[in-house]
Amino acid sequence: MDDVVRQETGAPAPAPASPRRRRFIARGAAASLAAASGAATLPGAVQAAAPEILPDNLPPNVPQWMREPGAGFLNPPYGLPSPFEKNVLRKLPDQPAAFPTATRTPLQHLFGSTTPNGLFFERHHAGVPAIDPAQHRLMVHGLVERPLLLDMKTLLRFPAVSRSHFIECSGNGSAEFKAPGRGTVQDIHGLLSGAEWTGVRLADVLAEAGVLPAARWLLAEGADAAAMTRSFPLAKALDDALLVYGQNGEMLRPEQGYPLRLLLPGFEGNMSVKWLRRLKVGDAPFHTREETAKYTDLMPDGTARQFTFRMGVKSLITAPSARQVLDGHGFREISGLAWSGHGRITRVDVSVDGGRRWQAAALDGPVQRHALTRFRFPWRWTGQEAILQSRAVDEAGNVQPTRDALVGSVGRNSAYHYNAIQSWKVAADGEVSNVHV
Ligand SMILES: Nc1nc2c(c(=O)[nH]1)N[C@H]1C(S)=C(S)[C@@H](COP(=O)(O)O)O[C@H]1N2
Ligand SMILES: [Mo]
Repeated sequence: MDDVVRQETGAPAPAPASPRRRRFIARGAAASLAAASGAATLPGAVQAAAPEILPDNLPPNVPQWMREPGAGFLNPPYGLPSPFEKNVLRKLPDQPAAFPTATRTPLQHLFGSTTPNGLFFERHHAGVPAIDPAQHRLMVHGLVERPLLLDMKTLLRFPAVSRSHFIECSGNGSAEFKAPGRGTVQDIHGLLSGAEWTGVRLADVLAEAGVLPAARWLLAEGADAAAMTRSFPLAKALDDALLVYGQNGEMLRPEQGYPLRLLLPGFEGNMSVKWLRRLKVGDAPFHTREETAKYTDLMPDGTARQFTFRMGVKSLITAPSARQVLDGHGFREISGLAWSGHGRITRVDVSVDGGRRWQAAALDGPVQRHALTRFRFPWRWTGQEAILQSRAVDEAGNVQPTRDALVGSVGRNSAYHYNAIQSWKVAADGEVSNVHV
């Protein structure tokens, strides 16, 4: 994978081997000689993975890793990816910041439509609180008959549901309003992840509290130092909102809101309040800082749109994508992700000629509401320059806009809700780059 990453980051070739690295190579070489002569191999040899040892491990030879038993169980007790995948990581933005605010998911390295928990993007307004679940409570109050103070044990006794949903930061891709970003798809669109969440229907908890007739809105508050607060309509709470504690089969990760998170499927990421400690029921929105000073969309006429909850229909080709280099002509599958805050994805079309001709891609099923959907399209690269694009359609009939159409309708001032068609240019030498067409 080293070469791939070097291509992606545009980083220069590695500096001459450090003394430590040289020792590894020496050991690797020694090990390969030892293996060839049938002698016992060095346990550290595998770490070297230096090209020097490869030929001996290829057929018809018996590879080194078949010559002695492998590592034992519980090594480590919580499993980790292969050390050869060490470059598949979340990533901070390239520009150093005094207070980094987010890490991004390596979309170009992932398969299917589930983001592994260790690679789920992170966006924290004031870091990750270390919450003891035994000391965590959810307060439900305001326009209710019976205010509640729920501990985690009680919440875990409610009937549970598991559902796949994406979370996308409303700021995802917003630098594209201005100029084409020069990084990878991770750098450009990596504030997006998807998981199977497990938790309690908010409607069930509200039924327990008894919502009063005047109720129309709720306020959610997080237990982090930012005390993140947002208002959302009661209709959403009763429709499909969840209080989740599970993420891809295990408890939430601390960075995703352990031990309890509000999940508002399809709504902009900031509304899925992490470390949820309080829900207040009211008759009107609460107009917190996060929905007045922040998370409003500045329009060309100087007005701002407030409460733009739903994420627009969007798709991206993740393979191939920016900073990769196609390693040969012939068949390859184009694949990517589509999602919408307005329901299911019903169709994704792919163009390989900059939008002149479109053809339907295949969708991996089952296609779920407000969930990442993987699409696939067979392609034969002849070595000519190509512009790859994908265009998603959702069940409400929304069609992903071109960049010109999006900028034409909302201008370039907004820092949120960028969902335009993404174009990747494949140059004749196979290099893929981000372009605005
Ligand atoms: N309590 C709390 N909830 C929060 C945030 C936060 O800083 N504090 N960040 C929000 C933002 S802006 C986004 S995009 C999502 C990100 O979720 P993730 O970190 O699980 O990817 O969480 C939202 N919920
Ligand atoms: Mo966000």
